[in-house]
This record gives sequence, structure tokens and C-alpha cells, in this order.
Amino acid sequence: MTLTRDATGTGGTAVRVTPRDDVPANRGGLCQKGWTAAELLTVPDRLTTPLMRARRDAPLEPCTWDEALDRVTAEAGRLRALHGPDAVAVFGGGGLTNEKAYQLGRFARIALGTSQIDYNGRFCMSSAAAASGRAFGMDRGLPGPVTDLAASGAVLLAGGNVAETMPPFMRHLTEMRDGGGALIVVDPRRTATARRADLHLQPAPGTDIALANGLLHLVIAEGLADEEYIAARTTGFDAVRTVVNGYWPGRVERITGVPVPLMREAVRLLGRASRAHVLTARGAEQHARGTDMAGSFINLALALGLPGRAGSGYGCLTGQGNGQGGREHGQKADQLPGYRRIDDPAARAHVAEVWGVDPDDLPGPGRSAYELLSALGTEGGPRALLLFGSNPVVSAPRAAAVQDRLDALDLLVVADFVPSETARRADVVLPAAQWAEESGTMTNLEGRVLRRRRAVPPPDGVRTDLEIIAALAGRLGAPGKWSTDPAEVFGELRRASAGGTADYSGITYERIEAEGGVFWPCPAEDHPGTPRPYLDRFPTPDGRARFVPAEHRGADEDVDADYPVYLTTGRVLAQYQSGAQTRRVAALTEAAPEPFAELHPDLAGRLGIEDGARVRVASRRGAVTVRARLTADIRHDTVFIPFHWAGEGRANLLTNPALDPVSRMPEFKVCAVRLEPEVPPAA
Ligand SMILES: Nc1nc2c(c(=O)[nH]1)N[C@H]1C(S)=C(S)[C@@H](COP(=O)(O)OP(=O)(O)OC[C@H]3O[C@@H](n4cnc5c(=O)[nH]c(N)nc54)[C@H](O)[C@@H]3O)O[C@H]1N2
Ligand SMILES: Nc1nc2c(c(=O)[nH]1)N[C@H]1C(S)=C(S)[C@@H](COP(=O)(O)OP(=O)(O)OC[C@H]3O[C@@H](n4cnc5c(=O)[nH]c(N)nc54)[C@H](O)[C@@H]3O)O[C@H]1N2
Ligand SMILES: [Mo]
Repeated sequence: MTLTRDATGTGGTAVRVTPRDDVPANRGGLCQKGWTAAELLTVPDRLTTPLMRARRDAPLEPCTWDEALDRVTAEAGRLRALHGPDAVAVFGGGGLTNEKAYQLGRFARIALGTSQIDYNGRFCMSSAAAASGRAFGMDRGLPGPVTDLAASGAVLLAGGNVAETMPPFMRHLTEMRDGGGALIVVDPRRTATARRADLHLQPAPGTDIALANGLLHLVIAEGLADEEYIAARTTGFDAVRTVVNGYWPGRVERITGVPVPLMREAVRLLGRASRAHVLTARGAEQHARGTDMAGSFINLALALGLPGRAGSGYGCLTGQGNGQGGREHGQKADQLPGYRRIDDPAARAHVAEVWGVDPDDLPGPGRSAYELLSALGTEGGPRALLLFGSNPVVSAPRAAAVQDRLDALDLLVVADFVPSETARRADVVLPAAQWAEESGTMTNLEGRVLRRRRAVPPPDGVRTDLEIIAALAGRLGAPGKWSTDPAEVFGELRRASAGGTADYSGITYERIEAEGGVFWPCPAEDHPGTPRPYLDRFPTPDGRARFVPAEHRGADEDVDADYPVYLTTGRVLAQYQSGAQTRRVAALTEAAPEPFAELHPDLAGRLGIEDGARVRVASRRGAVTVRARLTADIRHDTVFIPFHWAGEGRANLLTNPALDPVSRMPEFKVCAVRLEPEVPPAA
């Protein structure tokens, strides 16, 4: 998303969003959401006063900030005294600036003393992050500046529809193709992105491990593996070679549905390019085996000798506005700032010193996002939740069950700028400032830290997240200083990150300004930053990248006689995430007014479903009713529903919360469903 970075304000409410040519990641391009994002500043139901309900069944009513904050801290204090510090939980978001993400993690650990904090990035890039950490010793989206892509000879993009989800990014791929490079897209749907590719592989959802293993099998068979690189820069190849030996082309075609000649073509394009990239996005990550799935594409990249070679490599495409920075500063359940592990004694000692607390007083690791949400209000689970920057009633898997857990809480507090579906269920709603009304830093998909300046003052009655956190921390008697100034918070973040994997200690606001952004790790003010971190060595103990073998298994929930069709979910151009923001913008709701089920005419014909008719889609967890959209661009065995809407078309009523064992990512991208035409109500 680019809307946060490109706002240049003209004052008052007449904010215009203008593209900037000096931010290379964007090339001055903006997606449709960006052009109209300014409207969000003036949506009619913008929250401008705190709201509170007296009892669970009473309506939300306006109140003062003091009343709202007193209620939160009194109730949190009571629950803590009764049930211990883990009774209060925190949930953050990848849309928060680095400063806010950092402060939220610190607030949870030392103001509330709770281990129970996680964030929506767990639903986003956690599988690729885990796989990258495992293979490279570090997780940073792209291996180098995004402009490297334009000079690439071949890019394989697995599970990303960037033409709709990152339109400005698409330009780098277009430039690459104009320069003679080849784009290979792996997606069960012939998306807008796949249509612009030289080669489209269309596997069944959930079969990417088999496909990546099959491609690697062919790389080896055709003598395209870079044996010299493998020997010099990696470990573990033999185990992977043994596993992929079992993925001969005919077998992989049977599992994935991808014809053998297309696999051979993909391998030739990749293997013959002097520079190449393997990229994954959510389609090849949001699976109960998402870490192994991203990992099997990393294996492919390693066998081709790409990571650590300038202008080549593996990358994971970032999602939210601060998807990269949001996962570095400690809002993850197992993490401290600087991408440190919370169970590492040295990391605890360092961060505790910066925070002025005893390391023994820092809580340990907490529950991952879905596990946290499903523990709310249960025996031994948290009794209160403070939520900043997510709308899980729409975006969490198995959303009806999550909604029940939220309703079972003693206290739900939501800071937001609009009354999202989740905010409307809260006991206390805190009106927050939004992207154009505050400053801070974000870290983009290249690992480049960028500044975002305030364009307009927030409306009266609204506070920034830093102000909200500071007010709560003050009332809770938390140790240390709770600054509301992003620059000051960034100064502390730098110290907390020093020596960690994501080392920001040499990055200053002034440098970001002067240099157009600084790439982490940057351990000193005279250090140039690190645009290409793997050129000489990988940050693993032995300096080598690690191959990790993975066998294909089917989806956690495979199709059967009762639920014979695969469901996959994702995005459309004109809506963003849970839709809390974009469903309020007229131009966007006009472009994408309602949820739909995309299905193949052959499947529709068998089921008696007509184009535009309403269809009921049911899984073992729930049912939705949406309009059918027939298209030959999707596989015969798969239906696609975007997840941006609430109400009877809420895709997450259907999804399977089976979790990846390493990343704890839910299986958003595949489950089993049944479709039928909606039965007209009896007259
Ligand atoms: N317009 C818009 N842009 C956005 C967002 C938005 O909500 N709206 N959200 C932002 C965020 S947070 C994110 S994370 C990114 C996400 O960006 P993307 O990853 O590009 O988005 P998705 O639509 O979730 O998934 C991409 C593709 O994965 C395919 N897919 C489904 N199942 C499988 C599978 O098993 N294997 C493979 N290989 N592919 C599969 C889907 O058909 C889909 O086309 O977009 C960001 N940009
Ligand atoms: N079925 C299915 N479900 C999915 C996915 C999928 O592909 N399929 N994708 C998953 C992914 S990748 C993601 S990232 C999640 C995203 O889903 P969510 O976590 O729900 O993200 P948003 O819809 O962006 O919700 C952010 C909320 O916080 C508010 N907000 C935004 N910025 C700020 C801020 O700075 N401060 C405060 N206080 N509030 C703010 C917004 O108004 C909005 O109400 O959805 C996940 N859910
Ligand atoms: Mo995301």
C-alpha cells in the first residue's frame, strides 16, 4: 500500500494525494485506493469522540477522554488483580508506524506486564518471514532495491496478484518484460497479473510445495543447478535433492494440474537468465504449511544460485502500509525490538536496560494471533483486549467464532478512526488520528526506512495512538517515559534495536530525509545502510544459507463428497483489507460494491448456477450468500471469494483456522466448500 507514504497535504480538509516521482519503490504511481484515500479523512462517520457502553447490552454513547481512559485502566487493573497480568491482551497491526508498533509492544510488556500481545501481521507475512529466517538467518522482504527487478531476466511470482494489490510495483515487472525478461506467475486464477505474464502456471490451491519441488527436480535434471554456489554458500542441499527426486514431472502434474511442458518452460526461463528472482506473496504463504511452502520456493532460488547475488534473489512481497517495519519492533508474541527473540536472555537484558526494568520482570512469549483471539474470555484466557489497527470480526479466520470470543470478554477496547465492525462491539472506543494526521516512519518492502510527515492536523477530539498509549501508561503508573513525540520514540527504538537483527541504531530522521530512506541493518550513523544484505555472507551462524526439505501434503481440509470444491480467498483492486476504510469511500464502493464468488462456467453449469445469480457457499464452519461471477479464468475445481466485506458475504465465515506449526499462519487460502443456488424464500 502506498497511500500512507504519498500524502502531501495542502492544509485544512482539502488534502490531495499526489504521486511523488522521487520514491523509487513507487515510480510515482499510485493505486486507485491511494487516489481516493483523502476522502477517508472526511468520511461522515469518522470517530471524533470516545464512546463507551455502560453494560454489555447497552448502546455505545459519547463520553469524555478521561471517562474512557479511566474506565479502561480501572477495569484492566481489576482484571489484573483478579487473574494476573495475562488477563489483559493487546492486538496490533501492520499498518501502525514503526514508532507506534514499538511503543505498543513496550506498553504491553512493561505497562501491562502481559505476554499476551500479537498482531494482524501474523495473518499476513509470517510464513515468508519464518521461512526467510530459517533459510537466510534474517527476514527482510526483498533482497535488494525494488528497481533491481527491472533488470532481472526472469521473475517467478507465486501467489501474488500485484496488478491489483500493488499496482505501482507492477511497473517494475513491466519494465523487466520490456527489457526482454520473462514473468512467470503461479496462481489458481488467471488474474490481471497472470494475463500480463509470459507464462502462467495454474495449480490447485494448496499444492505449491509439490510444484516448487517439481520445478527443482527439473532444475537438477536439466543441469541448471548452480553446483558451485551450492557448495560455497549453502548447507543441506543433499536432503533436498533426495526429497525432490520423488517429484518427477508426471507426478507433479497429477498433484497440481500444471502441464509438464509449462513446468519445463518455467525452469528454462529461470535457469537461463543471468539474473532472476523468485517471489512469493500471500497465495503461496497463507497455508497451514505456509512456512514450508515459502521455504520450497526459497530452495528453488538457492539451487539456482540467486540469493546473495546482486540483482537476483528471493523476496516476499509486503502487504500492509508498514508490513515490514510492523514485524520488527516487538508487537509479535515472541519478539522484542530489533527483531530479537523474547526468549533470548541476551536480548531480554539489552531491551530491559533500555526500558529501565529488570529483565526478570519482562514477560515471556505469548499466544499467536489466532490462538490469542480464540482464547479470549475462556478459562485461563485473557478477559480484556486492547486493539489498535485491525478489524478481526471481518479479517480473522473462522470469524464467527472469533466474534463470539470478543463478545465473551469483560472489556474490549478499540482504537480506530472509523466505527469498524469490531469497534462496534467494543465497550470503549477511542477515536484515533489517521495516516495523514500524524508523522512517523515506515519500513517498505525493500527494508528501507522512510519518513511520513503529517499533512493535516487531526480533528478536534481525536488523539494519536502514541497519545493514547501514553495516557494509559501514565494512569497505570508504568515505569519510564511515555513520549507522544514520534521523533523521541524513534530515538528510543534505535537504542532498543542496537545490536539486533533489524538494527536501526544508525538511522536518524535527518538521514532518512537527506538520503531518501535508509536500508536496515544500519548499526552506526556513519554506516551506509544495507541495500543488499547477503552479498558476502548470510547472517546465519556459519554464514551459509540453509536448504530445508519439505514434502507435499494436501490442504488441511481437502475436498470430499460433502464439500467438493476448493475455496480460496483474497483481494480486489478497489477494496482494502477488512474494508473498514474503503467501504466508506463512494468511488471505491461503486467500483467494487459487494462480495462475489468467482467460479468456472463448467462448474456453475453442473450446479445450475447462473452468472449474476445469488449462490450459497457453505464450509464446515459457516455459510455465505454472494453473487456468482462466472469466468473461465479460474480452475474448474476452485471458487474465489474476496474477504473485504462484512454481513452475509463475509468470506471468513468459511475459512479454516488450521495453523502452520512454525509461523502460526491460518489456512486462509484453501478449504473445502459446497455451492448451491440460493433457494428463493417460500412465498
Ligand atoms: N487492492 C488491495 N491491495 C492490497 C490489499 C488489499 O486488501 N486490497 N492488501 C494489502 C495486503 S495487507 C497484502 S498482504 C497484499 C496481498 O497481496 P497478494 O498476495 O497479491 O493478494 P491476495 O489476493 O491475497 O492473493 C494473491 C493471489 O493468490 C492466489 N492464490 C490463492 N490460493 C493460492 C495457492 O494455493 N497457491 C498460489 N500460488 N496462489 C494462490 C489468489 O488467486 C490471488 O490471486 O496486498 C496489499 N495490497
Ligand atoms: N479470508 C482471508 N482473510 C484474510 C486475508 C486473506 O487473504 N483472506 N488476509 C489477511 C491479511 S494479509 C491481513 S494484513 C489482514 C488485514 O485485516 P485487518 O487486520 O482487519 O486490517 P484492516 O482492514 O486494515 O484493519 C485495520 C483497522 O484498523 C484501523 N486502522 C488503520 N490504521 C490505524 C492506525 O494507525 N491506528 C489505529 N488505531 N487504527 C488504525 C482501520 O480503520 C481498520 O478498522 O487480513 C487477513 N485476513
Ligand atoms: Mo496483509
